Amino acid sequence: MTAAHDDARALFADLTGREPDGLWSAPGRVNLIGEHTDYNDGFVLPFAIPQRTVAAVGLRGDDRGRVMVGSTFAEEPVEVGLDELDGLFPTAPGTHPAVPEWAAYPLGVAWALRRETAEDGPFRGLDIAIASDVPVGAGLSSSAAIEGATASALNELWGTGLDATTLARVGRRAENEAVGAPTGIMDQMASMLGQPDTAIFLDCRSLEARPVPLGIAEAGLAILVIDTHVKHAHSTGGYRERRASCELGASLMGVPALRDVSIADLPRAQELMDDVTFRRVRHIVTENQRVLDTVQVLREKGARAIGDLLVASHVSMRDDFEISTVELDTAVDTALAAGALGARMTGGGFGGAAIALIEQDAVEAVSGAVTAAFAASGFGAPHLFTVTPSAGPLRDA
Ligand code: GAF
Repeated sequence: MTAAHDDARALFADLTGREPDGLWSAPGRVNLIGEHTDYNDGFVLPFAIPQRTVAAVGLRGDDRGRVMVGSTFAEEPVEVGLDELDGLFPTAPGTHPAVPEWAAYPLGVAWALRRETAEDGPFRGLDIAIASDVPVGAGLSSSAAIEGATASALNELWGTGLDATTLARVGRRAENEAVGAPTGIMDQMASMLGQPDTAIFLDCRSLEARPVPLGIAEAGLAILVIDTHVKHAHSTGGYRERRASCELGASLMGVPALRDVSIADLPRAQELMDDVTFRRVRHIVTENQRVLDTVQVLREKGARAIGDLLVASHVSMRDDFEISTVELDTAVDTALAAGALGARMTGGGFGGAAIALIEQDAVEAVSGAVTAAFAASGFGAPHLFTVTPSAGPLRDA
Protein backbone atom coordinates (compact mmCIF):
# COMPACT_ATOMS: atom_id res chain seq x y z
CA MET A 1 0.00 0.00 0.00
CA THR A 2 1.22 3.49 -0.86
CA ALA A 3 0.43 7.00 0.35
CA ALA A 4 -2.18 7.22 -2.43
CA HIS A 5 -3.97 4.16 -0.98
CA ASP A 6 -4.03 5.77 2.48
CA ASP A 7 -5.17 9.10 1.03
CA ALA A 8 -7.99 7.56 -1.03
CA ARG A 9 -9.25 5.56 1.96
CA ALA A 10 -9.07 8.59 4.28
CA LEU A 11 -10.86 10.83 1.76
CA PHE A 12 -13.58 8.23 1.29
CA ALA A 13 -14.13 8.11 5.07
CA ASP A 14 -14.18 11.94 5.25
CA LEU A 15 -16.72 12.26 2.47
CA THR A 16 -19.05 9.41 3.40
CA GLY A 17 -18.43 8.54 7.06
CA ARG A 18 -18.00 4.87 6.15
CA GLU A 19 -15.40 2.39 4.83
CA PRO A 20 -15.16 1.74 1.06
CA ASP A 21 -16.09 -1.66 -0.38
CA GLY A 22 -12.59 -1.84 -1.82
CA LEU A 23 -9.54 -0.09 -3.23
CA TRP A 24 -8.74 -0.43 -6.94
CA SER A 25 -5.64 1.01 -8.59
CA ALA A 26 -4.23 1.41 -12.10
CA PRO A 27 -0.84 2.67 -13.29
CA GLY A 28 0.42 5.55 -15.40
CA ARG A 29 2.66 4.71 -18.35
CA VAL A 30 5.84 5.59 -20.13
CA ASN A 31 5.86 5.18 -23.89
CA LEU A 32 9.15 3.59 -24.95
CA ILE A 33 8.55 4.45 -28.61
CA GLY A 34 5.69 5.09 -31.05
CA GLU A 35 4.37 8.62 -30.55
CA HIS A 36 1.12 9.97 -32.09
CA THR A 37 0.92 6.74 -34.07
CA ASP A 38 -2.04 5.39 -32.07
CA TYR A 39 -4.75 7.57 -33.62
CA ASN A 40 -3.22 6.80 -37.03
CA ASP A 41 -4.04 3.09 -36.57
CA GLY A 42 -0.30 2.44 -36.08
CA PHE A 43 2.04 0.76 -33.61
CA VAL A 44 3.12 1.72 -30.08
CA LEU A 45 5.36 0.18 -27.40
CA PRO A 46 4.47 1.58 -23.96
CA PHE A 47 4.82 0.08 -20.49
CA ALA A 48 3.01 0.65 -17.19
CA ILE A 49 4.99 2.42 -14.45
CA PRO A 50 4.96 1.87 -10.65
CA GLN A 51 3.12 5.18 -9.99
CA ARG A 52 -0.59 4.48 -9.59
CA THR A 53 -3.97 6.11 -9.12
CA VAL A 54 -6.19 4.64 -6.42
CA ALA A 55 -9.99 4.69 -6.33
CA ALA A 56 -11.67 3.90 -3.01
CA VAL A 57 -15.20 2.96 -4.01
CA GLY A 58 -18.36 1.88 -2.19
CA LEU A 59 -21.89 1.12 -3.32
CA ARG A 60 -24.53 3.26 -1.65
CA GLY A 61 -27.12 1.83 0.69
CA ASP A 62 -29.84 4.14 -0.69
CA ASP A 63 -31.60 3.48 -4.00
CA ARG A 64 -31.39 7.03 -5.33
CA GLY A 65 -28.96 6.08 -8.12
CA ARG A 66 -26.51 8.91 -7.50
CA VAL A 67 -22.75 8.92 -7.91
CA MET A 68 -20.40 11.11 -5.87
CA VAL A 69 -16.74 11.63 -6.80
CA GLY A 70 -14.13 13.30 -4.66
CA SER A 71 -10.43 13.64 -5.20
CA THR A 72 -7.41 14.77 -3.24
CA PHE A 73 -6.67 17.23 -6.07
CA ALA A 74 -10.03 19.03 -5.78
CA GLU A 75 -11.61 21.00 -2.96
CA GLU A 76 -15.18 19.84 -3.37
CA PRO A 77 -16.72 16.52 -4.39
CA VAL A 78 -19.19 16.41 -7.31
CA GLU A 79 -22.47 14.49 -7.09
CA VAL A 80 -24.87 13.69 -9.92
CA GLY A 81 -27.65 11.21 -10.63
CA LEU A 82 -26.60 8.28 -12.83
CA ASP A 83 -29.54 9.12 -15.06
CA GLU A 84 -28.22 12.65 -15.50
CA LEU A 85 -24.98 11.41 -17.10
CA ASP A 86 -26.55 11.20 -20.56
CA GLY A 87 -27.45 14.89 -20.26
CA LEU A 88 -23.89 15.83 -19.31
CA PHE A 89 -22.01 13.85 -21.96
CA PRO A 90 -20.83 13.76 -24.68
CA THR A 91 -19.12 17.12 -24.36
CA ALA A 92 -19.27 19.04 -27.65
CA PRO A 93 -15.86 18.97 -29.41
CA GLY A 94 -13.70 21.95 -28.48
CA THR A 95 -15.82 22.89 -25.42
CA HIS A 96 -15.36 22.22 -21.71
CA PRO A 97 -17.22 19.46 -19.86
CA ALA A 98 -20.30 20.47 -17.86
CA VAL A 99 -18.58 19.29 -14.65
CA PRO A 100 -15.08 20.24 -13.37
CA GLU A 101 -12.54 18.62 -15.70
CA TRP A 102 -11.06 16.26 -13.08
CA ALA A 103 -14.55 14.89 -12.34
CA ALA A 104 -15.25 14.29 -16.05
CA TYR A 105 -12.74 11.40 -15.99
CA PRO A 106 -14.46 9.16 -13.39
CA LEU A 107 -17.99 10.33 -14.27
CA GLY A 108 -17.16 9.84 -17.95
CA VAL A 109 -16.11 6.27 -17.16
CA ALA A 110 -19.40 5.63 -15.33
CA TRP A 111 -21.29 7.06 -18.33
CA ALA A 112 -19.27 5.12 -20.94
CA LEU A 113 -19.51 1.87 -18.96
CA ARG A 114 -23.29 2.18 -18.84
CA ARG A 115 -23.36 2.90 -22.58
CA GLU A 116 -21.14 -0.11 -23.26
CA THR A 117 -23.50 -2.47 -21.46
CA ALA A 118 -27.27 -2.82 -21.25
CA GLU A 119 -28.66 0.66 -20.51
CA ASP A 120 -31.07 -0.72 -17.94
CA GLY A 121 -28.49 -2.80 -16.06
CA PRO A 122 -28.40 -2.97 -12.26
CA PHE A 123 -26.45 0.27 -11.79
CA ARG A 124 -26.50 1.14 -8.10
CA GLY A 125 -25.39 4.52 -6.85
CA LEU A 126 -21.85 4.74 -5.49
CA ASP A 127 -19.23 6.94 -3.94
CA ILE A 128 -15.72 7.27 -5.33
CA ALA A 129 -12.64 8.87 -3.70
CA ILE A 130 -9.52 9.26 -5.85
CA ALA A 131 -5.88 9.82 -4.93
CA SER A 132 -2.82 9.42 -7.13
CA ASP A 133 0.93 9.36 -7.15
CA VAL A 134 1.14 9.66 -10.96
CA PRO A 135 2.46 13.18 -11.68
CA VAL A 136 -0.28 15.23 -13.39
CA GLY A 137 0.45 16.94 -16.73
CA ALA A 138 3.82 15.17 -17.04
CA GLY A 139 2.93 13.05 -20.07
CA LEU A 140 2.77 9.92 -17.89
CA SER A 141 -0.96 9.29 -18.38
CA SER A 142 -2.36 10.32 -15.04
CA SER A 143 -5.71 10.47 -16.87
CA ALA A 144 -5.57 6.87 -18.11
CA ALA A 145 -4.68 5.83 -14.55
CA ILE A 146 -7.86 7.50 -13.19
CA GLU A 147 -9.90 5.89 -15.94
CA GLY A 148 -8.35 2.45 -15.34
CA ALA A 149 -8.84 2.52 -11.57
CA THR A 150 -12.44 3.74 -11.87
CA ALA A 151 -13.34 1.36 -14.70
CA SER A 152 -11.91 -1.63 -12.80
CA ALA A 153 -13.85 -0.74 -9.65
CA LEU A 154 -17.16 -0.14 -11.44
CA ASN A 155 -16.76 -3.24 -13.59
CA GLU A 156 -16.53 -5.32 -10.42
CA LEU A 157 -19.10 -3.52 -8.26
CA TRP A 158 -21.66 -3.28 -11.06
CA GLY A 159 -20.89 -6.83 -12.17
CA THR A 160 -20.47 -5.80 -15.82
CA GLY A 161 -17.69 -8.35 -16.36
CA LEU A 162 -15.93 -6.54 -19.24
CA ASP A 163 -12.43 -7.60 -20.31
CA ALA A 164 -9.33 -5.39 -20.11
CA THR A 165 -9.44 -4.26 -23.75
CA THR A 166 -13.11 -3.28 -23.49
CA LEU A 167 -12.38 -1.36 -20.28
CA ALA A 168 -9.55 0.44 -22.10
CA ARG A 169 -12.07 1.42 -24.81
CA VAL A 170 -14.44 2.64 -22.09
CA GLY A 171 -11.61 4.78 -20.65
CA ARG A 172 -10.77 6.20 -24.05
CA ARG A 173 -14.41 7.06 -24.66
CA ALA A 174 -14.51 8.93 -21.35
CA GLU A 175 -11.38 10.83 -22.36
CA ASN A 176 -12.61 11.63 -25.90
CA GLU A 177 -16.30 12.26 -25.29
CA ALA A 178 -16.59 13.33 -21.63
CA VAL A 179 -13.31 15.22 -21.11
CA GLY A 180 -13.14 16.23 -24.77
CA ALA A 181 -9.49 15.29 -25.44
CA PRO A 182 -9.14 13.74 -28.94
CA THR A 183 -6.58 11.11 -27.91
CA GLY A 184 -5.88 7.61 -29.19
CA ILE A 185 -6.09 4.35 -27.22
CA MET A 186 -2.44 3.81 -26.26
CA ASP A 187 -2.54 5.13 -22.71
CA GLN A 188 -5.61 3.18 -21.63
CA MET A 189 -4.27 -0.05 -23.16
CA ALA A 190 -0.86 0.47 -21.52
CA SER A 191 -2.49 1.01 -18.13
CA MET A 192 -4.93 -1.90 -18.44
CA LEU A 193 -2.43 -4.45 -19.83
CA GLY A 194 0.72 -3.59 -17.85
CA GLN A 195 2.97 -6.45 -16.74
CA PRO A 196 6.23 -6.39 -14.76
CA ASP A 197 9.41 -6.22 -16.90
CA THR A 198 7.34 -6.09 -20.07
CA ALA A 199 6.34 -3.54 -22.69
CA ILE A 200 3.13 -3.86 -24.69
CA PHE A 201 3.47 -3.98 -28.46
CA LEU A 202 0.08 -2.78 -29.59
CA ASP A 203 -1.40 -2.69 -33.05
CA CYS A 204 -3.81 0.22 -32.62
CA ARG A 205 -5.92 -0.87 -35.60
CA SER A 206 -6.71 -4.43 -34.51
CA LEU A 207 -6.04 -3.76 -30.78
CA GLU A 208 -3.97 -6.94 -30.80
CA ALA A 209 -1.47 -6.61 -27.95
CA ARG A 210 1.71 -8.63 -27.55
CA PRO A 211 3.90 -8.57 -24.41
CA VAL A 212 7.55 -7.79 -25.22
CA PRO A 213 10.08 -8.66 -22.47
CA LEU A 214 12.36 -5.65 -21.95
CA GLY A 215 15.16 -7.08 -19.79
CA ILE A 216 16.23 -3.58 -18.76
CA ALA A 217 17.49 -4.51 -15.27
CA GLU A 218 19.10 -7.77 -16.47
CA ALA A 219 21.13 -5.75 -18.96
CA GLY A 220 22.38 -3.55 -16.10
CA LEU A 221 20.30 -0.64 -17.40
CA ALA A 222 17.72 1.76 -16.02
CA ILE A 223 15.08 4.06 -17.50
CA LEU A 224 15.27 7.55 -16.10
CA VAL A 225 12.20 9.81 -16.34
CA ILE A 226 12.95 13.54 -16.61
CA ASP A 227 9.75 15.45 -15.84
CA THR A 228 10.39 18.97 -17.11
CA HIS A 229 7.46 20.32 -15.06
CA VAL A 230 6.21 22.08 -18.17
CA LYS A 231 2.52 21.15 -18.06
CA HIS A 232 0.65 20.12 -21.16
CA ALA A 233 -3.01 19.40 -21.96
CA HIS A 234 -4.34 17.34 -24.84
CA SER A 235 -7.84 18.77 -24.96
CA THR A 236 -6.51 21.97 -26.50
CA GLY A 237 -4.22 23.32 -29.20
CA GLY A 238 -1.31 21.42 -30.63
CA TYR A 239 -2.49 17.84 -30.12
CA ARG A 240 -5.74 18.50 -31.96
CA GLU A 241 -3.86 20.29 -34.77
CA ARG A 242 -1.43 17.39 -35.21
CA ARG A 243 -4.31 15.00 -35.43
CA ALA A 244 -6.00 17.15 -38.09
CA SER A 245 -2.75 17.27 -40.14
CA CYS A 246 -2.53 13.48 -40.02
CA GLU A 247 -6.13 13.14 -41.19
CA LEU A 248 -5.45 15.59 -44.03
CA GLY A 249 -2.31 13.64 -45.00
CA ALA A 250 -4.21 10.35 -45.06
CA SER A 251 -7.01 11.79 -47.17
CA LEU A 252 -4.53 13.30 -49.67
CA MET A 253 -2.91 9.86 -49.95
CA GLY A 254 -6.35 8.27 -50.42
CA VAL A 255 -6.00 5.88 -47.48
CA PRO A 256 -8.12 5.38 -44.34
CA ALA A 257 -5.20 6.15 -42.00
CA LEU A 258 -1.46 6.90 -42.15
CA ARG A 259 -0.85 3.31 -41.05
CA ASP A 260 -1.49 2.50 -44.71
CA VAL A 261 1.38 4.71 -45.96
CA SER A 262 4.84 3.11 -46.18
CA ILE A 263 8.30 4.67 -46.30
CA ALA A 264 8.42 3.89 -50.03
CA ASP A 265 5.30 6.09 -50.49
CA LEU A 266 6.97 9.18 -49.00
CA PRO A 267 8.24 10.68 -52.30
CA ARG A 268 4.66 10.64 -53.63
CA ALA A 269 3.40 12.15 -50.36
CA GLN A 270 5.91 14.97 -50.72
CA GLU A 271 4.52 15.81 -54.17
CA LEU A 272 0.91 15.75 -52.99
CA MET A 273 1.03 17.96 -49.91
CA ASP A 274 2.44 21.16 -48.41
CA ASP A 275 5.71 20.94 -46.49
CA VAL A 276 4.21 21.02 -42.98
CA THR A 277 1.65 18.29 -43.70
CA PHE A 278 4.37 16.22 -45.36
CA ARG A 279 6.63 16.44 -42.32
CA ARG A 280 3.76 15.41 -40.02
CA VAL A 281 3.13 12.43 -42.30
CA ARG A 282 6.82 11.54 -42.45
CA HIS A 283 7.01 11.43 -38.66
CA ILE A 284 4.11 8.99 -38.41
CA VAL A 285 5.33 6.75 -41.23
CA THR A 286 8.92 6.56 -39.96
CA GLU A 287 7.82 6.25 -36.31
CA ASN A 288 5.68 3.20 -37.14
CA GLN A 289 8.75 1.61 -38.70
CA ARG A 290 10.87 2.51 -35.67
CA VAL A 291 8.40 0.72 -33.38
CA LEU A 292 8.62 -2.42 -35.52
CA ASP A 293 12.43 -2.12 -35.58
CA THR A 294 12.58 -1.65 -31.80
CA VAL A 295 10.56 -4.81 -31.18
CA GLN A 296 12.88 -6.74 -33.49
CA VAL A 297 16.09 -5.31 -31.97
CA LEU A 298 14.83 -6.05 -28.45
CA ARG A 299 14.20 -9.63 -29.44
CA GLU A 300 17.46 -10.16 -31.35
CA LYS A 301 19.97 -8.00 -29.47
CA GLY A 302 18.37 -6.76 -26.25
CA ALA A 303 17.65 -3.38 -24.65
CA ARG A 304 21.24 -2.15 -24.93
CA ALA A 305 20.84 -1.94 -28.73
CA ILE A 306 17.71 0.29 -28.98
CA GLY A 307 19.36 3.63 -28.11
CA ASP A 308 19.71 4.92 -31.68
CA LEU A 309 16.04 4.22 -32.42
CA LEU A 310 15.00 6.25 -29.36
CA VAL A 311 17.18 9.15 -30.48
CA ALA A 312 15.86 9.00 -34.07
CA SER A 313 12.32 9.10 -32.65
CA HIS A 314 13.12 12.23 -30.66
CA VAL A 315 14.68 13.98 -33.66
CA SER A 316 11.59 13.18 -35.74
CA MET A 317 9.29 14.61 -33.04
CA ARG A 318 11.48 17.67 -32.68
CA ASP A 319 11.95 18.48 -36.38
CA ASP A 320 9.06 16.88 -38.30
CA PHE A 321 6.15 16.64 -35.85
CA GLU A 322 7.32 19.72 -33.89
CA ILE A 323 5.94 18.69 -30.52
CA SER A 324 9.10 18.96 -28.44
CA THR A 325 10.07 21.93 -26.27
CA VAL A 326 13.39 23.54 -25.45
CA GLU A 327 13.24 21.91 -22.00
CA LEU A 328 12.64 18.43 -23.48
CA ASP A 329 15.45 18.95 -26.02
CA THR A 330 17.78 20.05 -23.22
CA ALA A 331 16.86 16.95 -21.18
CA VAL A 332 17.51 14.64 -24.15
CA ASP A 333 20.72 16.32 -25.34
CA THR A 334 22.18 16.52 -21.84
CA ALA A 335 21.34 12.91 -20.99
CA LEU A 336 23.01 11.76 -24.22
CA ALA A 337 26.09 13.92 -23.59
CA ALA A 338 26.31 12.43 -20.07
CA GLY A 339 26.42 8.90 -21.49
CA ALA A 340 22.78 7.80 -21.99
CA LEU A 341 22.44 5.05 -24.62
CA GLY A 342 19.28 6.70 -25.92
CA ALA A 343 16.75 9.37 -24.93
CA ARG A 344 13.53 10.85 -26.23
CA MET A 345 10.52 12.84 -25.13
CA THR A 346 7.61 10.56 -24.20
CA GLY A 347 3.86 11.11 -24.50
CA GLY A 348 1.90 13.74 -26.38
CA GLY A 349 4.53 16.50 -26.17
CA PHE A 350 4.31 20.30 -25.77
CA GLY A 351 5.74 19.74 -22.27
CA GLY A 352 5.80 16.75 -19.96
CA ALA A 353 8.64 14.28 -19.65
CA ALA A 354 11.58 12.72 -21.48
CA ILE A 355 13.07 9.28 -20.84
CA ALA A 356 16.70 8.23 -20.98
CA LEU A 357 18.04 4.68 -21.25
CA ILE A 358 21.15 4.63 -19.07
CA GLU A 359 23.57 2.35 -17.23
CA GLN A 360 22.29 1.59 -13.74
CA ASP A 361 25.39 3.11 -12.19
CA ALA A 362 24.98 6.33 -14.21
CA VAL A 363 21.69 7.42 -12.60
CA GLU A 364 23.36 9.98 -10.35
CA ALA A 365 25.72 11.34 -12.98
CA VAL A 366 23.01 11.76 -15.65
CA SER A 367 20.52 13.21 -13.14
CA GLY A 368 23.16 15.68 -11.91
CA ALA A 369 24.04 16.73 -15.45
CA VAL A 370 20.39 17.32 -16.40
CA THR A 371 19.67 19.24 -13.20
CA ALA A 372 22.74 21.43 -13.79
CA ALA A 373 21.81 22.05 -17.44
CA PHE A 374 18.28 23.11 -16.44
CA ALA A 375 19.68 25.50 -13.83
CA ALA A 376 22.17 26.94 -16.33
CA SER A 377 19.36 27.53 -18.83
CA GLY A 378 17.16 29.23 -16.23
CA PHE A 379 14.48 26.46 -16.36
CA GLY A 380 12.67 25.27 -13.23
CA ALA A 381 14.26 22.21 -11.57
CA PRO A 382 13.21 18.93 -13.26
CA HIS A 383 11.86 15.95 -11.33
CA LEU A 384 14.02 12.86 -11.97
CA PHE A 385 13.19 9.27 -11.08
CA THR A 386 13.72 5.80 -12.50
CA VAL A 387 10.82 3.54 -13.50
CA THR A 388 10.47 -0.19 -14.00
CA PRO A 389 7.73 -1.78 -16.13
CA SER A 390 4.93 -2.66 -13.72
CA ALA A 391 1.57 -4.35 -13.26
CA GLY A 392 -1.77 -3.16 -14.68
CA PRO A 393 -4.95 -2.67 -12.60
CA LEU A 394 -5.16 -4.33 -9.20
CA ARG A 395 -7.74 -4.72 -6.50
CA ASP A 396 -5.62 -3.78 -3.50
CA ALA A 397 -8.11 -4.19 -0.66
C1 GAF B 1 -1.24 11.21 -25.46
C2 GAF B 1 -2.49 10.52 -25.96
F1 GAF B 1 -3.37 10.34 -24.94
C3 GAF B 1 -2.17 9.17 -26.60
O1 GAF B 1 -3.35 8.64 -27.16
C4 GAF B 1 -1.08 9.31 -27.65
O2 GAF B 1 -1.58 9.89 -28.84
C5 GAF B 1 0.10 10.10 -27.10
O3 GAF B 1 -0.30 11.34 -26.53
C6 GAF B 1 1.13 10.39 -28.16
O4 GAF B 1 1.73 9.21 -28.58
O5 GAF B 1 -0.67 10.49 -24.41
